Amino acid sequence: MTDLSTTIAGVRFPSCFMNAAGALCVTRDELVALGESGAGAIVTKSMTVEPRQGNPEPRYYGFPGGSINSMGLPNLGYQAYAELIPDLKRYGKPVIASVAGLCEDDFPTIAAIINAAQPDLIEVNLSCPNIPGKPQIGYDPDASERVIKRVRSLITVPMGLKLPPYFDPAHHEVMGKVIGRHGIDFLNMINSVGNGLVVDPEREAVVIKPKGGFGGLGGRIIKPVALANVRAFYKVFQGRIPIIGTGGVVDGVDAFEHVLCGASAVQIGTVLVEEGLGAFDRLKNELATVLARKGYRSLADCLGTVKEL
Ligand code: IRO
Repeated sequence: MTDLSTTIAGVRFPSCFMNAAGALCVTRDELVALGESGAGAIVTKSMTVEPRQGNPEPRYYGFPGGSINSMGLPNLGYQAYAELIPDLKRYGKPVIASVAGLCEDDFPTIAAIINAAQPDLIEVNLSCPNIPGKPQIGYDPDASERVIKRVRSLITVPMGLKLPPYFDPAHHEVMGKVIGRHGIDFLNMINSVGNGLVVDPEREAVVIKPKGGFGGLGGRIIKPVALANVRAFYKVFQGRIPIIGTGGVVDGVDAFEHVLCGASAVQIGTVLVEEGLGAFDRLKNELATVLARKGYRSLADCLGTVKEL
């Protein structure tokens, strides 16, 4: 069968498909279930200093084109994840800890303790769109650089950044400069497309409660935005920083498109929430079928090779 394994920052993943932070990965039971599933890695929910219930419900809504969420960082708190990580490493697949924070000071506090628990990689989330009154760090290059600097020296495992979608090449360039200055080991893009609004015309109402219905968009509708960001950063770094592509992967062809644009691995959020853990085996079969039909034996054979006209 086609080889769907991949390597990111020297860490081998048995398959290129994993959950996106936030999707079925908050509790111990959910993380164990990811370990026992066909996922190629276990990614934790983005964690904060204190445990959080998150925003009021309803806070997630799926629709045919994708999803909108304003979860508000529900999580067990970093100390609980630090205790869970050694157990989670038993499943023969990498564990990625997603580190967030409600203010800049939280990031180094969490990074130091989580690093000591030795996950295989750490992803620093610069792009949560759903904290009322808090703009996304990733949209402020100076704030991004401050946070990166403060955690970089504390993290000894491969360290990556979860980036928001950017919509202008000038922003890819300026963030590329920030990222290039700090020895970042991998990138993951995109987080949800922040502050969309979905309306139910029958009820004449918004569909989620927090922030007047505004929330992060995911799923099928965001794929072109995700592909554009993967491609843009792949070109900015000429393939030298490995990229995890996230956004709009619903089937194996979507994953193939991410790889063509420059993604070494792929995360799934909306489709995982909607379909459950069986999505991993379906996606692996579908991607293997596409690659075999095209005569590719591994992801490396088509990584970043999308043709320009
Ligand atoms: O609301 C959330 O918890 C959330 C987070 I931290 C994020 O990074 N992205 C998202 O869509 N939701």
